[in-house]
Amino acid sequence: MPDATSPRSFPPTFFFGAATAAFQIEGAAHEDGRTDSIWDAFCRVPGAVVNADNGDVACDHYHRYRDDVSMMKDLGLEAYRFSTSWSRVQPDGGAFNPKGLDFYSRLVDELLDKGIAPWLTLYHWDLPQALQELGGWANRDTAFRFRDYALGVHDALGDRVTSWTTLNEPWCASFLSYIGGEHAPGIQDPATGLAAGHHLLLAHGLTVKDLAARDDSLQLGITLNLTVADAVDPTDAGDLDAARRIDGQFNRFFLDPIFRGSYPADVMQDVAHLGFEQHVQPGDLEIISSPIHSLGVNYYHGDAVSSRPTDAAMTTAAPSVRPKRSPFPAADDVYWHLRDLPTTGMGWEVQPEGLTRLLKRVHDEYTGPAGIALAVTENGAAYDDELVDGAVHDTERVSFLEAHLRAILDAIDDGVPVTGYFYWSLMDNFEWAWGYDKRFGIVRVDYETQERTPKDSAIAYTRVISGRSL
Ligand code: IFM
Repeated sequence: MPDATSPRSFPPTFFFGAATAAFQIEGAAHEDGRTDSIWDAFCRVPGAVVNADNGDVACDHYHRYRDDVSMMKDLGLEAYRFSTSWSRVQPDGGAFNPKGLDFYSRLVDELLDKGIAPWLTLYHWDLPQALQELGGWANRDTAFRFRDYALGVHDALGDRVTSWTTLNEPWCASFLSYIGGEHAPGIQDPATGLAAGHHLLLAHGLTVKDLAARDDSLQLGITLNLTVADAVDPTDAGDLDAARRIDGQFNRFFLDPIFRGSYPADVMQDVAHLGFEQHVQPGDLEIISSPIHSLGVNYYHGDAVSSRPTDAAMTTAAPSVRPKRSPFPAADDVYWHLRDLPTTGMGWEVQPEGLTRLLKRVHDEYTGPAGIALAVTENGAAYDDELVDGAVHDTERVSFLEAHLRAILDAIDDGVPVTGYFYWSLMDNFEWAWGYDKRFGIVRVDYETQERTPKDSAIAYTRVISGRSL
């Protein structure tokens, strides 16, 4: 083992990147044929998004993508994770829009020209509003529409893009959006959310199956927001059961069907009264478990859960995308406690060793037996950055970044094949229900002028990338 001060190297094939998503950075919401997504509509609901912010302009990346790619090159990034907007590619979920596809084609060309590997995500939450009006992800047909959309994007970009991710964080796109109601489309109904979860998984499986049949050189995968649910008191049966239920809804509800072709029995029992099984048709699980090549793991924070509220619990933390009470019906009496750890501007615990444990566990139980590798597709922190004399001295983010990169090295040392890392996010952007209030970027965005300023964390990341060690 190296001592704590000696530099540690990353494997030669490990890649360093940064991630964004279409709705969060593109803007140009009404240009070149794009129509509303569920997020455009949700932003118009009074009180849904802080300051009534919206994605109309965002980081204006649609017009500034060339400069943004040059900036990535200057930072030394080797890979860039972005998403395509379904509403731009198929306005209203209908005919394909050549102008929309052309934007992504130009972006991919620009990336390749600068030697940056494109890592494409097909769905990062911006369902066409017209499809929501037909039921959205609660409607089984949306899964088949998604597969058609994916094949159309592949027709346009498949000759140049190798890494394809079907969905980003289906937990958020189903449970947080259709049960918790905190994300678009803002529905609060447990049975609807469970149906949405299954149909998202079905969409993933249908797409993987058809893309693999078309082209065996593609690297196909999905990105999940996974968690390490620790019982506050590991000797307390109630706390252990709270941890089981959170692990069930965040992790196993998605991992088990993808890697084992079945839903976890305990979760099914927890939600039996909601009629979930009626949505799972014969053959669905076989489709959902179609082989993939890589699993994307998004990790932001630790989770200490209990069946009992406490005065030191989340009540003292900033409201967060991780709600005090879970939107999942089987976790109605789960409470998050804050441990003695630093927190980010989201009120999230900074717990890098949780990432090591998570990667190890996922490898041991799911991806290792399937013979596939892992990539950390998102990890990052929001802080209340200040611009001082043209610089942002975001020392907390530098520590966060370095600590999580070390945690990945620990997992690699432990035998987990982690292929790369994407920091979230390349630049400050639209943080969903938080609007522009939360800054996750290693590059600051001035939303008045659209000026980009690399923060100290960007400089630190560039140093790590060029030395391939830290
Ligand atoms: O900004 C989001 C991203 O869109 C999905 N994963 C979590 C990030 C931070 O909340």
